[in-house]
Amino acid sequence: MPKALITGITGQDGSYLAEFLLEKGYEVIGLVRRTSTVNFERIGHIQDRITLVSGDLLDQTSLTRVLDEHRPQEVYNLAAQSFVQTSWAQPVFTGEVTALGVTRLLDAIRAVDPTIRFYQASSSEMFGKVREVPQKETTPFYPRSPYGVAKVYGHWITVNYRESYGLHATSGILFNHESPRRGLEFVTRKVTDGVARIKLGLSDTLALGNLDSRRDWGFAGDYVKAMWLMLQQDEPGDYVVATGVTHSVQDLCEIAFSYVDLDWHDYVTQDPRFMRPAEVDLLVGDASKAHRVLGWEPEVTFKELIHMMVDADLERLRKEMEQG
Ligand code: NDP
Ligand code: GDR
Repeated sequence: MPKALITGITGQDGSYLAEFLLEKGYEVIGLVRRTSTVNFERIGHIQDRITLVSGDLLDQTSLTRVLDEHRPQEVYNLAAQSFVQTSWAQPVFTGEVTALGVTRLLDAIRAVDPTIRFYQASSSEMFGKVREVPQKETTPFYPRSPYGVAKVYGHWITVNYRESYGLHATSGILFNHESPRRGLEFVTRKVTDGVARIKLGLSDTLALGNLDSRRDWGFAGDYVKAMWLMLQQDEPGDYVVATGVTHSVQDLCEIAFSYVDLDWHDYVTQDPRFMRPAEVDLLVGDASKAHRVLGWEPEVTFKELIHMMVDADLERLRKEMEQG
């Protein structure tokens, strides 16, 4: 039975990847950091089928120990301080986890077992103020936030450990991907949760930031398949994963509100608190390499994704209302 370690298993992608690997017959080990209240909502349904181990990307010793004790063949590094806005409030912490955390894990792999295959969760935020449209593996980086800068470091240290030590270290440059399990602070989920609240009479406005920025949004369930496919290749590499279609935040509002027969103009307000000191205006990816080499294709369209998220938020809130 193949064994995989997932860092960030309590997050959106970690939970989908764990489900996917279990279906493939993997033994799944998940790294979790200690918190004063348990935050296993996304993995509660599979908790008895996975092994959770204590560790932190800030703590090198914990990483070496976990690898040594569990000896996985594949490591998926999904852990990060992943919210762009917070990276301005906590730039040093973001660098410690999202940038240096990658080196800690790679170095633990090098020391314990250099045959381990490694996946790094790189990001389209590395393209930032884009140098070409659409963005592909060779597009130069121009990050626009402490988070984006930290991810550029994580990307290059992955490439460097591949070239320096011959590790099977791969960087998946994933564009935005969402789901009903997306954190409530990210714009898609904020909108679908807001729409559901308004529809159910729990709220009457939704305050957002920049409505003009454009993103290439896909479904997280599709994107974790690409992560796994990357580690099944004989050679490590870099891969852009994206839908190739871009939408504005305004389009997102239009699709989400009209799905429940509401007009977004009546509810959405703009609040400077949600504007960013430097914005990423337009992201759209060219995933031809992933299509060609991995045979990967996204299956869920943007509209289907947003409808799925609105439905899930309506159902969750209705249940909460019934329970009082
Ligand atoms: P989430 O924010 O949902 O999950 C982040 C995970 O990292 C959580 O499990 C969190 O644990 C964990 N974590 C945070 N800090 C540490 C630490 N110091 N040590 C150990 N674990 C830690 O992110 P997503 O699932 O959306 O994203 C997964 C990865 O992919 C991230 O690296 C993100 O930056 C990257 N990415 C995401 C994209 C997206 O659109 N979703 C696109 C491109 C890249 P806890 O629950 O305890 O907070
Ligand atoms: P992003 O996602 O920064 O692309 O990072 P987010 O959903 O936070 O923002 C997308 C765009 O929407 C605009 N926006 C708002 N954003 C939030 N969060 N809240 C608002 O009220 C709001 N109003 C407008 C933002 O300005 C931005 O332009 C995500 C994260 O998952 C990263 O970890 C990942 O690397 C990238 O996607 C790819």
